[in-house]
Amino acid sequence: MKTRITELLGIEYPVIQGGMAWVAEYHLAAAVSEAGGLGLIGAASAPPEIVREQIREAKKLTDKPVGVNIMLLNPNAEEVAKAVVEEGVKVVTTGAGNPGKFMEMWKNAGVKVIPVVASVAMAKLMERAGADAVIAEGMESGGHIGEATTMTLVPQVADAVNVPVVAAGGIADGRGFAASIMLGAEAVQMGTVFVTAKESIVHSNYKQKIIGAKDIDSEVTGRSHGHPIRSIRNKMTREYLKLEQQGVPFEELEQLTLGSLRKAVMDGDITNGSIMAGQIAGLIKEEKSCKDIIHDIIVQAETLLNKQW
Ligand code: TUI
Repeated sequence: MKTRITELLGIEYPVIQGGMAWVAEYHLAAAVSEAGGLGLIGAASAPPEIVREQIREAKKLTDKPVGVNIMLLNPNAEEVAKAVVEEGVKVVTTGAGNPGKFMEMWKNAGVKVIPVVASVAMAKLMERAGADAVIAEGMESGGHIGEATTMTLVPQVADAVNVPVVAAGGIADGRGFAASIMLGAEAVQMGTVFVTAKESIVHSNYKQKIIGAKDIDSEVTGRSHGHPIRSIRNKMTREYLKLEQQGVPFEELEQLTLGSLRKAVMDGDITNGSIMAGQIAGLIKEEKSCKDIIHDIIVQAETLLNKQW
């Protein structure tokens, strides 16, 4: 299955793993890359030394390319942006903002840059700034989201830019993959399904919440202050939404979610923690290896895409 994305990244299958905070550490990233996709280390809010260590550990597990996702709300983003160049990383994805100020440094170092965009305007801006591809991420995704859905965003971005487009948000099987190709994408990025992967170090309570989730079990908090985050409904989201409706200021709400993703991912606190996951959680029924996840998606998508109508 060859697309401009497999060529650009030197990977076998056009499948990219999301750069999820706390979840996307080196074991998962290396497993996805070994399985023929592009694994990513999610730098999230980590200091540069930790990101360097993660990159080095991933390299011990695989000779295949592993990328790094830079979360632009991170106050350390600039230092991390430099560290990835020094560590010889060849692919960077970005999220939750505009990576414009790092573009020149990355391009000069030969790093392929693939920003996540949530609008056509942002996609065009990124193309002009030198992005090698863009990830059009719909609001079906887990974590920090935009407003547009994957179904509407991907074809509009594909029409607006010449660089290849990666579809993200709401994809976890071959049907989602095939649909993305039909919408004009040349690869998919998936997060939620890789959270449940066998190689994912996420606490089993978190994985079981995803595996047990139904279609409408996620909730978006933080819309009122411009930081919408999708997570699986629990005590934390209920309290957050109640306080948000009462007009409680952002600083106070932030106290409720401080360290809450770590609590859920590492400690398995699925009551007070933040169980970030996408709307497609309801489709995921079992824990599988990264190899099986990717293989099953590709086989199903190939069957669908070859179907005679
Ligand atoms: O970044 C994500 N998803 C994330 S980051 C994250 S870590 C976090 N934890 C707690 C609070 C806040 C963040 C959890 N999930 N996805 C990529 C993404 N990027 N989705 C949407 C966007 C985006 C939105 C606006 C990208 C660019 C953009 O441009 C606005 C601008 O700056 O012009």
